[in-house]
Amino acid sequence: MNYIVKEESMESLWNMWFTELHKGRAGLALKVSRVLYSEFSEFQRIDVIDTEEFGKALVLYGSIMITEMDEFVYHEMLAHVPLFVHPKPAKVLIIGGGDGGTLREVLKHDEVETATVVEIDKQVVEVSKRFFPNVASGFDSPKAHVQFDDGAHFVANTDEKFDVILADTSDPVGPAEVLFRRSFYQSVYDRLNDNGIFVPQSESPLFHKESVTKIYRNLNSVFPIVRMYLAHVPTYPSAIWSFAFCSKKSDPLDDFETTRVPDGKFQYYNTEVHKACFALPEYVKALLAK
Ligand code: SPD
Repeated sequence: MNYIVKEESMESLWNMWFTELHKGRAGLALKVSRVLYSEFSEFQRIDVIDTEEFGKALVLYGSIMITEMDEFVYHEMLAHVPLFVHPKPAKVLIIGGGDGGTLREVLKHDEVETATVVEIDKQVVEVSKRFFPNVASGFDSPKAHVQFDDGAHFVANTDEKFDVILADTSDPVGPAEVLFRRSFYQSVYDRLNDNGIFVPQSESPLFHKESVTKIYRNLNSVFPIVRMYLAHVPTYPSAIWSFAFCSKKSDPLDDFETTRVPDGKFQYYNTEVHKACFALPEYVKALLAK
């Protein structure tokens, strides 16, 4: 994490800013009112900062994972797009997702019987429960099962099958790098039921062009159906974020029944957003064609 501390005026003597830089050349700056937590876990640096504009933010290895103000966009879009396409999403697996935001959204679906979270870093779950209780609200549900394990190791070794698998990962660096490899995607495919759906977060098509090309090349070599969709997440690099809808059979639009979506239940997701998020700008189409 980079802090820029500078004297600005007699009224406000010190201003502390959090900056997340992309390739050291462009980035996001948030004014920090307090640093609430700063520790190294077995896997990574974990910070919780209170920001003046976006509320509390969870920062892993210097990169924003969630802020109180905009986390709903990412978590709703990761969970509801596949869960409203799958005809009966009874068994859901979340790889990563230690803050609990995706679990919270998954548990809003009555058809879900079990939601298994496989998170490598126990400290992330503890920090989220302590500082983000509204995000981590699903961990005590009787439907939720949490395992602390490497997601790639888990999918390669379990015999369980799932209807929907979500990869709620950090970026393809450090412990999460393995979760973007073809071998992981193949294990996920093998753990899905016949009409299963897999959605991993797939980075920014504007800022992470190389990663995005690699991710979709890997996914296309495993899944017959792969469709990118987009959402606006203000605190992620470039603010435009992508997800990959991957399935064995289901089409994200042809198999979407609008009548299943309750009116006004969510803050970002609705039937119009579901249909529109698969419309891709020309520069993104060109990237995917590579
Ligand atoms: N650069 C930030 C990418 C973060 C994507 N995952 C966030 C996890 C939130 N549950």
